[in-house]
Amino acid sequence: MSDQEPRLEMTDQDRRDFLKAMLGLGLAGGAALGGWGALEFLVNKGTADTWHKSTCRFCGTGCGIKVGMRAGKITDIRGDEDAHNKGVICVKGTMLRALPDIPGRLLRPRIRKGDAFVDASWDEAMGLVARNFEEIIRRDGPDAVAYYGSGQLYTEENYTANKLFKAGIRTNNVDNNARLCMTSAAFGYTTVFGKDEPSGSYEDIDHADCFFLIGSNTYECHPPIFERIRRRRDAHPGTKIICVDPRRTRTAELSDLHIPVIPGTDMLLLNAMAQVICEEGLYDRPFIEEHVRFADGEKTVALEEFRAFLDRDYRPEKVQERLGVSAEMIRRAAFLFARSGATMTLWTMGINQGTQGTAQNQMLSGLHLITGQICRPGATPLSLTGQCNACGGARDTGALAHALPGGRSVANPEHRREVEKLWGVPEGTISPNPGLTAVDLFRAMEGGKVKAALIMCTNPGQSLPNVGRYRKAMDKGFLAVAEAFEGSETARLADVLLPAALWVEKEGVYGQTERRYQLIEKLLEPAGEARSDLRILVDLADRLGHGGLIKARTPEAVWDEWRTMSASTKYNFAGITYPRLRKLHGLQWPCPTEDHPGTVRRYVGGDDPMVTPGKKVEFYGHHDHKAVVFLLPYVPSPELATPEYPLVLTTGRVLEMWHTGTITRQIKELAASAGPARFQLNPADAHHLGIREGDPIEVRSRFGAVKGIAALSDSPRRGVLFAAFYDPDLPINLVVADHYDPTSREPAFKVTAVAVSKVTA
Ligand SMILES: Nc1nc2c(c(=O)[nH]1)N[C@H]1C(S)=C(S)[C@@H](COP(=O)(O)OP(=O)(O)OC[C@H]3O[C@@H](n4cnc5c(=O)[nH]c(N)nc54)[C@H](O)[C@@H]3O)O[C@H]1N2
Ligand SMILES: Nc1nc2c(c(=O)[nH]1)N[C@H]1C(S)=C(S)[C@@H](COP(=O)(O)OP(=O)(O)OC[C@H]3O[C@@H](n4cnc5c(=O)[nH]c(N)nc54)[C@H](O)[C@@H]3O)O[C@H]1N2
Ligand code: SF4
Ligand SMILES: [Mo]
Repeated sequence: MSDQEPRLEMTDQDRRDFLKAMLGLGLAGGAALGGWGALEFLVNKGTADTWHKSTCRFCGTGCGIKVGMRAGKITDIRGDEDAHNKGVICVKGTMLRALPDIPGRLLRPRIRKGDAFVDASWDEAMGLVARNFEEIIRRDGPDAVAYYGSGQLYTEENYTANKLFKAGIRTNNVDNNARLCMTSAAFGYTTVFGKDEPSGSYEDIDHADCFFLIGSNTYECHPPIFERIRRRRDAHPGTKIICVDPRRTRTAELSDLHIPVIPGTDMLLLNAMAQVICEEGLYDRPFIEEHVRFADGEKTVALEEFRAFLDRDYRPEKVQERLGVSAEMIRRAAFLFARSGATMTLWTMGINQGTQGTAQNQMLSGLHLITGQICRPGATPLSLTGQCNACGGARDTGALAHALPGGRSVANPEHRREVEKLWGVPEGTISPNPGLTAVDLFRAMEGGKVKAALIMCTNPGQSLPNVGRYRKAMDKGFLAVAEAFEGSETARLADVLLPAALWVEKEGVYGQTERRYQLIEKLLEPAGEARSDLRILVDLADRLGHGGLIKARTPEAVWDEWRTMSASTKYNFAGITYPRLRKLHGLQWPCPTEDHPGTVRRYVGGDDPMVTPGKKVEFYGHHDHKAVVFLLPYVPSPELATPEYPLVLTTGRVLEMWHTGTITRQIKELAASAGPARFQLNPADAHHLGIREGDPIEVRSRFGAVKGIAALSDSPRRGVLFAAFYDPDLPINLVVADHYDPTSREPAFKVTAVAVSKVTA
């Protein structure tokens, strides 16, 4: 691929001024310029001799990009017009062009000596990791070690780690940062439809009349998706966007109806909407009769019982006060949702990261099922993925403590036997006990039960809730950390630091929101002595004597093993090969054969090859081919406001910064545009507390306290305080509660009761 494209030249200073100016206007992001393309054009520079098809390494939107190169270096990044994002990318994707040169890369292995690190050879570093693992396993058994990976690793990497730990070392202590992010969605889909991963696609955006955005700041976190939604509304007036968020985000400002719920109370809203839908006869009886089963826990119940359950406790008038929005607003949302030609729900962390994260996911699908707003163009519940490969790498490969590849579970003896056969290991190899999930894993380290962990491509020293507690826990155990950058909060706690190649310094497959697998080809040599995470895992396997199990040693060989294995599951993507992915802008599974074009709408006859021929819709994940609507009572969060902790802290992201900021804080344009993190506080609350713009304040919870600067803003509703978690100088996770959803075990990062006070000198 090679073509020279005309460009507008800009100096670095111009770009910074531009980004700053946008921030000053409150327009960070550039959508206000009429499209993300405009921003991309303005901030791009450089010329390229060759252009290479790739995928952005950041978020689960999974944007197709073109990487421009000259003289063996990346000089430019553009959105790919031929990919699903139609050329639109955000400022993080654009700035990927800086990635290979940004300062702070970890360039060679390091070993801790007292309080300092010394450089080491790969052989010394890996030898030390292997010796520690071996010794601990021999002395304390396999469950004394663990792997904690990431939805940003390639599919081949998480697949290999999962196999090495579950079938080689024989522990199910394999978890992922996706536990902090997507497991509520995964449990939601799995319990409702029998299989994880959504039925719909981004393409549905072009057909929907009503968008229900709940717990998602789409504008900042999935910008091209929000742009596509806006284009749909522009082209199709009458299309409504509803945004449910305790903050008036840019997403909320650009919506038609903003529902500012009190954090942690969404279950009340969803049940009340269902109550209105039933009472007003807005449900789809024929669809329900053919495709839906109602259940109260395990027990099947009738539609009438579901209605009685809702009538009893969830009339809008009865929930409005606890929810913090009027009954009238709830009714309006219910009518818009049920009566539109096609409703599409998009959600992310405001829903997943709650103590009712799974129930909220179940009920969102439930609203679509009772109204028949599903399996038609534009009508679908689509959970937006957070990380670039949380779907492909963490969920689909089953690299989670409770899971096995292809939608199987550790607790199911049949599933274990199937996987043992496929992996060619003796029956009984895989332990029947689910492993430790993220928070519990670090608690076990605290208690000394887990003594060593391999941490790859994630920064739990900053991203875990109640992180003060878990930093101490990490300090106790033996920690091998594979990292691309030095100086992360986790790297500081490591015993061995393994320099990792990242993104186009290696090759592999990402799987994003819409079941689309895309290949990232290698374009650069790794920085310094860095190695791919796959190579690190293969090396560890050899040193631990599991080389015979881990026979696939190149990304393509691992992928071929995994896709062949998928043929025996309903995920079947045996037809997605590297040669196809090199040519195409990804393929959506199911995709059973090499001539299959992929599946846009799952469970829909004529599109999804897993549906019995002749059926229009078939929820084949469950034995009775029905999807389940659960009766789900609202359970209040343990972190609602109290007299002692009268405000609720919620946390999240800003457009320019990626998570813990290890990468984006090093990119000067992005750092300048985002600035240091602040506490966002409603002026009314501030007034009440005697706090003014710029004042130093202390935020204290039952878990910890942090000092920072107050920024007054109308965005958070009264009673709500917001902080982003990208800035180690505002280590907000010291304050964030570590309660988790009992089913998904995903932490409730969005709800912590806090007290706020002005810091006086
Ligand atoms: N710019 C940027 N984009 C990203 C990322 C990033 O780091 N930076 N990370 C990626 C990842 S991994 C993820 S998981 C996604 C996250 O994407 P989002 O979930 O969209 O982002 P967040 O800011 O975590 O939270 C979204 C919104 O939830 C709201 N919220 C808080 N509590 C509640 C509640 O109780 N109910 C409701 N309804 N809403 C609530 C917050 O006010 C916030 O605006 O973003 C992905 N994209
Ligand atoms: N308060 C609060 N906390 C949260 C959340 C929230 O909403 N609020 N959200 C949670 C969610 S949804 C998520 S997804 C997590 C994210 O939390 P983390 O996964 O901890 O955050 P990242 O900054 O993405 O960490 C990835 C690390 O991997 C390194 N890295 C990059 N590429 C590679 C590579 O190829 N190989 C290796 N080995 N290393 C690499 C990066 O330098 C970085 O340090 O945060 C969670 N924490
Ligand atoms: S939206 Fe996500 S995938 Fe697309 S360019 Fe931005 S960060 Fe990358
Ligand atoms: Mo995430």
